[in-house]
Amino acid sequence: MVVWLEVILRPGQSGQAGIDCLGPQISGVQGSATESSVTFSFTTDEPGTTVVTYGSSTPPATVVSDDSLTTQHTITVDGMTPCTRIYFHVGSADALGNVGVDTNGGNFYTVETAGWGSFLTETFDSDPGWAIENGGFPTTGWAFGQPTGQGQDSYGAPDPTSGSTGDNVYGVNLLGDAPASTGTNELKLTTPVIDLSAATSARLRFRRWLGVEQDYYDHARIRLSTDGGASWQTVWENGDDTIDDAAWVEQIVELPQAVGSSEVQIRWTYGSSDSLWNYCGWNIDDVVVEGAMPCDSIPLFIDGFETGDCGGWGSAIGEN
Ligand SMILES: [Ca+2]
Ligand SMILES: [Ca+2]
Ligand SMILES: [Ca+2]
Repeated sequence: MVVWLEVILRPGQSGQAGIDCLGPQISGVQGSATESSVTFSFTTDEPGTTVVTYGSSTPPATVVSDDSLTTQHTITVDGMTPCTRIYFHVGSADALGNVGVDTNGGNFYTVETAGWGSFLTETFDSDPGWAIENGGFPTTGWAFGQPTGQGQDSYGAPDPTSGSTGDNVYGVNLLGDAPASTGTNELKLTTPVIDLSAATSARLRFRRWLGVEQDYYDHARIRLSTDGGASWQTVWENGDDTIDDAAWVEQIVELPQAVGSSEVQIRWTYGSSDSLWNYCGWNIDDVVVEGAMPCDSIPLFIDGFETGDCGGWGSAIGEN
């Protein structure tokens, strides 16, 4: 009798009462993926739990679930390997415990994670010959080579004495502090054109040893061009706190604006600067432009990993 009472009093039920012994009807099953995550989604005709069983082989065996009752079901799983086919089926249980499942007729649903790789990798073990524009500061501007650990006035940490890896960096004045009184003259270091036409996400990742006074006085920026240098937008700049790196740090800059462009260039700038308080300026090393892309774009990779083994790339996913 208790069961009958519960059924009759269920909210939204009208007309003649009866026992609900059907599980939720499932429709709209979908899987969507990045290089490192898969989002499973489906809808049901009545509120139910969310159960997804997935795996890289059949039958899938890893279960993720959410006990809250809903008709719009979504679960995201992180930590996936790039270029991997994921098989899955879904299920849902209503408030009375009746279960609906959808295995795609026993064939399972599939979704494939994207590839992940590098579009540009420079270790600076040798000089890649990037473009330098130093305006009126040819001897104290950008140069390639081994920094010398000098800082010519009393403010901030000195330059490093080597790269983050290896001897060399691109740095602003390898013999000491960045120049004073550059006016509006920006000292520029610019990458060659990088092809991101296959990318579905993009970011710049590099090692930095930077000293620059707060932006009321001195300026350090990273700029992006997606038209081969015709126009530039700022994607990072120093703020109202002085930056005084005394060790190598990793900097990551997301570049969503660069996705799909075949004419990407990245530029590091120093200046304008005022006449006082000169810090060591930029030192950069181990520059990588990386992102997600379709797995069939593998031959485009230029980082020496063209083996087709996407798993070998790892996935240093993170935000900064
Ligand atoms: Ca290096
Ligand atoms: Ca200054
Ligand atoms: Ca310097």
